[in-house]
Amino acid sequence: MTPPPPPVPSPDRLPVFPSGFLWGASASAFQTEGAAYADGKGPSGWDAFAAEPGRIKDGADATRGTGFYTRYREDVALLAGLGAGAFRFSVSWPRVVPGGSGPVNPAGLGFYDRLVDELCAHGITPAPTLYHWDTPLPLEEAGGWLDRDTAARFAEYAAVVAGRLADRVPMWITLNEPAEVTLLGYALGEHAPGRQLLFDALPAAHHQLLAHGLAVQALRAAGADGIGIAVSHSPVRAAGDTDEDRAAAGLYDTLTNHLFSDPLLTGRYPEGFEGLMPGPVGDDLAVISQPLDWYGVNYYSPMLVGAPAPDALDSYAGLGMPAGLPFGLREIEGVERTHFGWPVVPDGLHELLLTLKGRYGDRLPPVHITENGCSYEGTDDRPRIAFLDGHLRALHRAVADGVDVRGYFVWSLTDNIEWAEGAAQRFGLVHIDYDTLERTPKASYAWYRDAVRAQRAATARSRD
Ligand code: IFM
Repeated sequence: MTPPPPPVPSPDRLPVFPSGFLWGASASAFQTEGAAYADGKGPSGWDAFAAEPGRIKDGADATRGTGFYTRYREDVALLAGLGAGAFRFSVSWPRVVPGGSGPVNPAGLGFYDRLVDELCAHGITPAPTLYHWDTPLPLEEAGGWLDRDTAARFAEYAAVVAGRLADRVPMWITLNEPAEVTLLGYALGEHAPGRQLLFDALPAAHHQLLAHGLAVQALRAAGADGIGIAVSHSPVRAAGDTDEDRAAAGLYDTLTNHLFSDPLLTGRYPEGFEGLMPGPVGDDLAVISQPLDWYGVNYYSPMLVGAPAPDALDSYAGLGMPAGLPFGLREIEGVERTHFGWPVVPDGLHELLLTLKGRYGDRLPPVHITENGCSYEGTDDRPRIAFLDGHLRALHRAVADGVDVRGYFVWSLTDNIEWAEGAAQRFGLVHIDYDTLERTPKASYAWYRDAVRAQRAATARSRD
């Protein structure tokens, strides 16, 4: 007999988060906007990459996205129905500055102006990310993040966007997940620009961090406030109790976690890395480590890492792991998995937040969870609800244990184009029919809405 389905956790049974906690949802331009060549938008490195046969697994048409560019009002209405306090979207750099430098595209800037107005009209805080992976193609062709000049061009673009939106935008995100861009885009080649440079990809990390620092300066100069960055973090566990496994896991941890958070929060690279970075690194680090108003954490799952071995995964959730790496990823056994195959480990969120707090102490600014979510297919949305419930409970434990967390942005508002995975991985609270672009809220949409409602009611009661 098949066991009965697990009960749906009640949205009003969540522990109560601090008053003023921001409940949000996230999305990005390339994954949703479509309109890839409309109204003067320039091509991005991702547009060019996606157009190459075989780069997007299911051949999904990334030029259409979810049609957000024309349907944004519908999505803002969905956010309002959710009771979202904030929406994290991204601004497409090539929509605003089609050539990557030079003339600004008024129609592109006008789109974000209207989107911000629409959000404000519904009482939803706009939280734009300035770079969610769509580098203007001319800059990508000139070397992309391997070229120091890209950082300076990014700061100019940041100033343009802030000049137009800073009067209504109280929360800014410079970059999304520089680790993934470095690893997937420049080291392994699974993502645009498809480079396979392995450790020679490190300059891409440094130049993104420099771009972040220069953009913080440009944003502040343009009157923007509430500036943060979204960095991916995963607890890394050693696959075995040997020196080799521990060393491999330590290296992986450094490369994917601290290579980014250390320079941002301490002004230093992890030991041994400063000498591998290009340029006047000492001066750059002073720019990179300017004070932030908050720090964004994207969390999906922990990683189990050991010394390279025949049983190491040669592919992890679609990510090809080439031979010759000094570590090997292993399967985490005995836990639920999402449709993507990612292990579901809510405690990992608690663990990583306490690790960040322990490592950086008072240097860690208030935290927002800028992404957390899961991909499931089909009409049964209970696994997504269980995922959200488990992760919010783990997050609440981290708050109770002293981590200053101010907000949570579920990834994602709607299903969207999951980069090289195409349309097959559905992360949304809202289902997208990719033929008609019709939006249909899932059960998790109603659950999150009710959870937000219950949280607001509980904090209002505690104020009375
Ligand atoms: O869809 C992505 C997002 O663009 C960046 N963070 C991880 C998500 C899920 O893979």
